[in-house]
Amino acid sequence: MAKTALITGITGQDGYYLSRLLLERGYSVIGLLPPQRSDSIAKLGALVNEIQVCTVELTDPVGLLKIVEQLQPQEIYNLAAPSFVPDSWNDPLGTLDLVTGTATRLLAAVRQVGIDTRFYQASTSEMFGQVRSSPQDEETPFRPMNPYAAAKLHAHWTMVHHRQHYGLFACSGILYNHESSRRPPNFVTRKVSLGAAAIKLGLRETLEMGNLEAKRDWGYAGDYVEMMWRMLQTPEPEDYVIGTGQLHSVKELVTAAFDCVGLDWNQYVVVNPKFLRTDEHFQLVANPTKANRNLGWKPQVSFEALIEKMVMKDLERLQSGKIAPDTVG
Ligand code: F7E
Repeated sequence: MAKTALITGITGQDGYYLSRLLLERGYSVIGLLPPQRSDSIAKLGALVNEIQVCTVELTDPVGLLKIVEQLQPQEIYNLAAPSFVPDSWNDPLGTLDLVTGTATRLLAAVRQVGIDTRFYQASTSEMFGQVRSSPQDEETPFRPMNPYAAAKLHAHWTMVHHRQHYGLFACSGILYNHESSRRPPNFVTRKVSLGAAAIKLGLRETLEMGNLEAKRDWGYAGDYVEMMWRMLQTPEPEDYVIGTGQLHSVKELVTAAFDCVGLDWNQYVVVNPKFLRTDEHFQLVANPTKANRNLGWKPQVSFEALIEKMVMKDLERLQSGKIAPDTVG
């Protein structure tokens, strides 16, 4: 019989790639969506016909309990989060409730129903925050620097407590930045791929950026969802750091993107202080040795190939009129 997987945050970038992977592996995939956002399932394109949607408020413990009881899923992937970090300063409590609250309510539902559901919590390298050593691994202390990271850390510990105290099969993937052409345009990789493509086509003149010296460990989202799945197939639940182990600056990103369209970025990119951040930390880079050893982690798409793929997709979208050239965050 097909396994059932429940996914929160199914309409996001990771939700798309994970759903596709699970469907390919014969799962019955069910997305949990708040009633007022049920139309957003259309974002999944052709996958929509193969996915079932359950409408429920993620703030509703009874609703979540009923769904878990009724569907008895073999796996739950908790991906839902307002994941654009600067937004969390405007709504720290809302961020906490969605991120930590959803994890806590779902874990409680699994415990109360008493089934052998395996639970994946989407944790983040942001939890490491102000690091004192690089690269980071599963033993690195957490020093979160913003409300998003603090909420994710609370959710992470809640998951650990359910594993240790109640014996649930629950684990976290501590994922570094992972990107694709499905990233919304306010995130830096997509902002740059879309900006370079729009400038190439003569649809825009400049691209306003924040700190060009900021560095990140960027990988391809499609590679990372494979690791989410593998974590739930292991004999014992354990947490894993997932990243490429390579740091690149925003300047390198901009250079790579403009190179793809044969332009010199220096002539188009301007720094606007409104995109600078005060909670920055530029040494967040993964040591994925454990994932490499236990899960066979090996990123398939290089930084350069990822950026090229994104720029080409945005050129195509702009040329076909599928998106507006000023859709840049
Ligand atoms: O920024 C710098 C910015 O917004 C990346 C989320 O998935 O990964 C993501 O969080 C870097 C930062 O992602 C601009 O200052 C420069 O250093 O793409 P981002 P993020 O904040 O790293 C982590 C792991 C998560 O968990 C999050 O949910 O790029 N940067 N200039 C800029 N960033 C933006 N957005 N826009 C700029 O103009």
